Amino acid sequence: MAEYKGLDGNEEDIDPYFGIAKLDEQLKGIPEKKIVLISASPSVGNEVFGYQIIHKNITSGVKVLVFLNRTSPQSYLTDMKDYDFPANDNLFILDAYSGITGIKSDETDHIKVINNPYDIEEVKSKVIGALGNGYGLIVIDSFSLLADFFNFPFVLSFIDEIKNAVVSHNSAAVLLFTDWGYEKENVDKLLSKVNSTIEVKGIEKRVIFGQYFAVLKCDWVKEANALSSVLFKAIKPGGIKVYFPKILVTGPTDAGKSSFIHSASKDAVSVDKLGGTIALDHGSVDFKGYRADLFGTPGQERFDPLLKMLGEEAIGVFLIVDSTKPEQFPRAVEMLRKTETYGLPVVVIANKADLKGALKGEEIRERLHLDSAITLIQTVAENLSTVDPNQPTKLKSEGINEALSALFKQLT
Ligand SMILES: Nc1nc2c(ncn2[C@@H]2O[C@H](COP(=O)(O)OP(=O)(O)OP(=O)(O)O)[C@@H](O)[C@H]2O)c(=O)[nH]1
Ligand SMILES: [Mg+2]
Repeated sequence: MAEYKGLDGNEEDIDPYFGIAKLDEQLKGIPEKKIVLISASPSVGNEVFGYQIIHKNITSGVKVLVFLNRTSPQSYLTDMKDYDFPANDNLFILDAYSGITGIKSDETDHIKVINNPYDIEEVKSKVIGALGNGYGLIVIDSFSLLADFFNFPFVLSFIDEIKNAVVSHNSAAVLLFTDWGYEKENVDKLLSKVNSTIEVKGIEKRVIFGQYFAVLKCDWVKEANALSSVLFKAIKPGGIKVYFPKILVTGPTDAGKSSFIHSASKDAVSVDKLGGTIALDHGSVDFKGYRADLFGTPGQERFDPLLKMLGEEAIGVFLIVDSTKPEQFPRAVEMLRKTETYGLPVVVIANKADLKGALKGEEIRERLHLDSAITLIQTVAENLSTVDPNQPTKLKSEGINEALSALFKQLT
């Protein structure tokens, strides 16, 4: 298995297992012979974790079997596709749903039907039998429904059998589980039988306004308990993204804040007048499995009354300066104070490094009195000849990507 490089490496290099940023970074994938439980609270779905894990594996040549009792194979595949995870020849489904509904499902090379999903022995023998057919991974969606169908003691003994099969065939298993309020003793037994548990929960305050996952246990990673919880968003299409709800982009007038936001995101909007921002910019960034919402401030002093509000709840900052205008540097620092983001993780962007008279990085550091721990990245316009003095311009992606990597790394 290739090493997971996360923000430092090329996403295509990742030898998949989870295919989910931060999870692969923390757990280095799912090794052979291991069982992972993805345990969700009822208010949040965990099915997208399944889709994404399946997709990462089937696209890298791993044969995957899905035991499916939650929905029909057709709607499962459609839902996967809506997240931009189309099936391929490596995906096989054991259909334990059609038999419940009585709706006839045609068997294909890739879909096998369990005629009587209420028959414990048939379910067991089909699943265990299938595991001998070279699957690198089996996904059970859903394990809690299996517990509802039969009873918890049954599914606990079923886990033992799955474990034996997975170990003897060098496979791995992912169980999708929603805790509908089962007896604690039973759930504890389940947790004790799996190698890793990943919790998926909502942050609830009357309404759910965020979702996070956290590694509750993992027996192949040292200090798994120290792993932090990770805010995420399930995006259609796109799947699970580690999510930063608010990153502030600030700096003096004309430094290139709007240019940065428009270059980093596909969907940026600005409230502008004559090319200058008068209220805010917003754009969402998708980068290496991460999603961040960027909020840009105006630079002109007459909008300073807005700054405090724009800085609220930001968790990190891009501070943008014009490399040719050291006289604005005190203003740059002042904007960190006025947005009340001084002290948050920050990456300084020395923009317009393409212009004559641009200061060198070291000089900018000195003049801004930057601590050596703070990252400074130089950015330039993609095409100097098309820069319009009344419009934000597109910045070269190298600098943008370096800046995103640097801040995201500090935030996780
Ligand atoms: N040559 C060059 N021009 C740039 C670069 N980045 C931005 N510009 C130009 O600089 C001007 C200001 O860019 P903006 O992105 O609007 O700056 P801003 O910080 O959002 O400005 P305010 O919102 O008014 O504070 C525009 O004319 C851009 O085209 C760069 O890297 N190189
Ligand atoms: Mg602007």
